[in-house]
Amino acid sequence: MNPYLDISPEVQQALAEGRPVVALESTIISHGMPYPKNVETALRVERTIRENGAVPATIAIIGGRLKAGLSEAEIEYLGKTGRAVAKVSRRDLPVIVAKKADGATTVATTMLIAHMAGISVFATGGIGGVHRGAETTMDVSADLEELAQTPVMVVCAGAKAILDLKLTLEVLETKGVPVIGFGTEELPAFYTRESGLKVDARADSPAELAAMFAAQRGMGLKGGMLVTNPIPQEFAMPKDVIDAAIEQALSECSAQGIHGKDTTPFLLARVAELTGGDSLESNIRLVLNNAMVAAKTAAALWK
Ligand code: PSU
Ligand code: MN
Repeated sequence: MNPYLDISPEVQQALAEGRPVVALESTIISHGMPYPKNVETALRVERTIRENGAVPATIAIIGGRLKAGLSEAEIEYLGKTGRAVAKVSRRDLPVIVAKKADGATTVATTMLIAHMAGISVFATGGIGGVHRGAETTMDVSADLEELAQTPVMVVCAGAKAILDLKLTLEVLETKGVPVIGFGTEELPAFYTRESGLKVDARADSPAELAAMFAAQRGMGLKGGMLVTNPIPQEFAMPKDVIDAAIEQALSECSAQGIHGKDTTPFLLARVAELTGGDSLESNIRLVLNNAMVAAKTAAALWK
């Protein structure tokens, strides 16, 4: 096993017995939602995974150790510390580990650590992607590069329209990442079920997702798979409300000269503030929905 990695006893036992495990990220806890809803949600997501037949492994870096499987106290700590915890993407890992610091893992780093631990299914809310205006800023999330090289299935609700969703799909296509719609042919846009853009293929059951992932592994193809699971209709936001908040957040972001790794957390926090509690509730519901699909797919994979 990787000498930098600690797998919790429960996760280790599940993996040894060949039982399904689902990885969860921690940037969504520290940078994606406000305290205390972030901690409540993280614990609720873990329960949902258990109720659907899998073992949760929340991933983070604590004292420079890569952790697969966190205690409730560690989740509480990350949630309470919030944006003061380092947001760790692939390029930040060597520094955080060498300094024995704490870090919240993005989709990219969570995939990387999940793979080190032998976990192949991961549930989250939204992934990073190509930012609007990337043709001049070159701001493209490392999540896309990780999907291109690390063999983990990521179940998400698409990506927020703070990004350029069309360009995000183009980059995923170039990098050979299958984008599968769960019960849909359309790419969901996180708070809303529609984007007007088509995914590569549709799957209607966890068994179908498992078969696609097994084929990717069986052929020895590198890279992961992106499953996009639309938010349940009853929790979706009105498109005009969310679009107005995104436009305002984007213009404040450029007016304040925010760039690099601060861009996404700034936009997430601003959109949440501008839309009030409604968008937070939608966010929580879609994560729970993704956890359910990921747990069922992990269970189907192990059959
Ligand atoms: N999008 C969301 N919620 C999130 C994130 C993105 O709707 O919490 C987080 C995830 O951890 C994702 C990261 O991996 O932001 C992407 O950051 P960047 O754009 O800097 O790569
Ligand atoms: Mn970026």
